[in-house]
Amino acid sequence: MEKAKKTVYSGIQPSGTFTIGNYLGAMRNWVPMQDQYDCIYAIADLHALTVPQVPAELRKRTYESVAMLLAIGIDPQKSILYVQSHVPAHTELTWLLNCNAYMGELSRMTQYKDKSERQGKNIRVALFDYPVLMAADILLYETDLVPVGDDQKQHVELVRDLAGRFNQNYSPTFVLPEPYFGESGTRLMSLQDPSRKMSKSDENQNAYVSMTDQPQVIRNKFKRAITDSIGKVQYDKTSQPGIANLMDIYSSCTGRSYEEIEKEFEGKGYGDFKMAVGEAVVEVLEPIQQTYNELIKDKANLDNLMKENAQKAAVRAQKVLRKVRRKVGLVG
Ligand code: ATP
Ligand code: LTN
Repeated sequence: MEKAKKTVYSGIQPSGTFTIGNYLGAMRNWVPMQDQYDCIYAIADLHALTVPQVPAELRKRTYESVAMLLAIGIDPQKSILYVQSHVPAHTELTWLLNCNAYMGELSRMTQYKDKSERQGKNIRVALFDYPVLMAADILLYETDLVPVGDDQKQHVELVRDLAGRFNQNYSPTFVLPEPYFGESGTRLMSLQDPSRKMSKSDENQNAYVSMTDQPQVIRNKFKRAITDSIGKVQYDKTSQPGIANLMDIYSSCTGRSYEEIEKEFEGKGYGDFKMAVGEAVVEVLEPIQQTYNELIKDKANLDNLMKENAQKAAVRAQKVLRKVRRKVGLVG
């Protein structure tokens, strides 16, 4: 049967406080999609555990993540917003998919290569398996579209490979998902090193702007952002990566094109430009922060919401899981 609405699924790890990279690159796209699609959004706490976490911090950030998604406009009346580990079907399907996933394809993932370097000699098995858990997330809900930032493209491709292989080896079971980057699908880079992506788990706090940073902190971080010695505001990713990144941020916040921005800052110094970028970010974040500050105070409300939404998600996930169990030959 054709679905009335396409299913959208995405997740975000509670591995730090969300940054404007997460927001402008991915989460912001999730909001308007709610009016058009059947949307399911997850706090991927099991993914966060693939790198060492302080338990109390992880717990706290899980609440903060739910509150922040509500604050940006995810509406539980329209969408399912739940915590990944509350639905055990995810880990179960991960195992079943592992039985059809290859070491070779997983070792080619660039995120694995980057993150495993940071784990030294004792690389976690879970870090290697991260994309298979992501495949389970997506495939459990018969997902059509996966709105993510462009750094996740390779993972979504792998999900398609795993699903296609399963369908081939058994019989058509999984829907093949498409990645969706939206208009603001740009990858925002670190403010301190424009060759690295802005990441919420960066040790250097000046490298990113958190969604909860105070206005003065935001202004200061932009003041300190790395630029170059060319001295002209123009979009050139190769020779002026720092400025190009600031232009991406400014463009995302104001809706202005690169040409408009170049014109606006013609003959002006980087100081003026950085100040304007800081103000534009403050303007976008202030109303979100006000809502967030109210929501985070009411833990009981967040608990209720997590519980109700996990139940809704579990019903849908079970349906697909049951089918998979049967196909691979498990009894019952
Ligand atoms: P970590 O640093 O802990 O790996 P992260 O900041 O990369 O985390 P994720 O939870 O892995 O964040 O990703 C959440 C979403 O944000 C994904 O869709 C991802 O593509 C997007 N995203 C993350 N960083 C950026 C960025 N710098 N620019 C654009 N999108 C991003
Ligand atoms: N690995 C993802 C987070 C994530 C995800 C998902 C995204 C976990 N499960 C399912 C899309 C669909 C990331 O963005 N780093």
